[in-house]
Amino acid sequence: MSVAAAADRLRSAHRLCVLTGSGISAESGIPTFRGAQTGLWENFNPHQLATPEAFERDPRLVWRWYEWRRELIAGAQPNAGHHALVEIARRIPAMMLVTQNVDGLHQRAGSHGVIEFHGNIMRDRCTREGIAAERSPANKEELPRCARCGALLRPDVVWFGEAIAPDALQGADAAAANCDVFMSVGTSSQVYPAAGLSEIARQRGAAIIEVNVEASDMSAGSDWQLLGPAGEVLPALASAL
Ligand code: BV8
Repeated sequence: MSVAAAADRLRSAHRLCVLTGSGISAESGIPTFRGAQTGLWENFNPHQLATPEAFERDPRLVWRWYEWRRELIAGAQPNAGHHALVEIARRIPAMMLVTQNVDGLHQRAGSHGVIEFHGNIMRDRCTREGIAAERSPANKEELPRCARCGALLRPDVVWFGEAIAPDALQGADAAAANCDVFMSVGTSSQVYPAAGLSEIARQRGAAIIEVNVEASDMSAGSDWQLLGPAGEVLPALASAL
């Protein structure tokens, strides 16, 4: 499918909903979820580590995995794909950006009003109070604890088996239900309920654009499938608008 044809449809969009997955951060050097974990983590499956059970069983191991990812993200920069979405938002009357990513790169690129469907890896959350929390002073070896109540802290992300935050779920559902164009970027569309958003949009007659380096579980339902790296396809779309 051609970028020009998709750009023609995008140009007449009134309300665009964009859903991004880890593929848009791949060109920033952050491994995708299904991509091989590197080094220390190559023998671990993210789907097993990103769970309340894993944290319950071995909080130290889970914290080591998240600290490794935090370092990777802190050293990463938004790429041309993130910046192109900022540009596209300037050229469409209304755009809602929903991301499955927890890396904060959209905000660092300048996107506003981002719905972080799965939370944000850089924030700590108190396991007792369930809200974002500061750390009490502790040395590196100890597990981080809440400065207010002393309970264990966890990363402020949604683990498998946990519910999406109600405001994020409602915001994303509304954006998908009310858009006339839905664009999915860099996701294998395997994780629900995020993967169900494109179906919500399609059932209400929205045009569906997919940007991915390969086919995904949602490709069959897409009107335009733009095969290529997000860092190349999105800038081409932005400049064709
Ligand atoms: C929940 C945060 C219920 C943590 C993540 C049906 C309905 C509802 C739930 C389920 C369901 N079926 C199964 C479930 C359970 C589960 C689920 O979906 N499991 C899957 C494995 C089948 N869902 C849940 O548990 C969700 N919760 O449903 O709760 C509930 C309700 C009430 C009360 C209690 C419970 C919560 C899921 C959230 C999990 N947390 N992240 C962390 O990051 O540590 S998900 C995590 O994996 C990521 O955030 C991301 O969302 C996901 C991976 O997906 P992708 O982003 O797509 O990444 P992937 O590697 O798979 O694909 C990358 C793609 O990019 C590829 O297609 C590739 O081709 C492409 N690509 C690569 N390079 C590029 C590129 N594209 C463009 N350019 C490139 N350069």
